[in-house]
Amino acid sequence: MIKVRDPARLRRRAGLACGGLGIAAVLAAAVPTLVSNGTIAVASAARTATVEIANFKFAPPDLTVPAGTTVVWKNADDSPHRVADIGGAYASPALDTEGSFSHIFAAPGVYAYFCSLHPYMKGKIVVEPAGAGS
Ligand SMILES: [Cu+2]
Repeated sequence: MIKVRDPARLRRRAGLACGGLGIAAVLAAAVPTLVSNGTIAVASAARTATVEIANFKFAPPDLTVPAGTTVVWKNADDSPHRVADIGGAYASPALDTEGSFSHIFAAPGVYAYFCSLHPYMKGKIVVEPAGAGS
């Protein structure tokens, strides 16, 4: 004779179905991890720092950056300026109003610069080893 009055079997089948849904939930949880990885990639992008040229001054006059930083000078004056390394490592063309010039500081050191059109305008970039400080 076949027994057909065991409702526990039906409950066990329902339990298996719940297990299947659990796996689906784990797969869905993997999606935010991919988003997190994208955020990490953005954070590792190259650094830039800006020096504004205004009122015949560099602001800030002294700037400290980690090695590998691209420093961008932007001219906010109505007069042209030319950014030049004291040692001749780089020199910008004459920057008109809103003009900009950039240089990558790859190696640690102290780099003095000036405006070759107005030699009294002076500034300094202090480059620290990458990974130092913050
Ligand atoms: Cu100048």
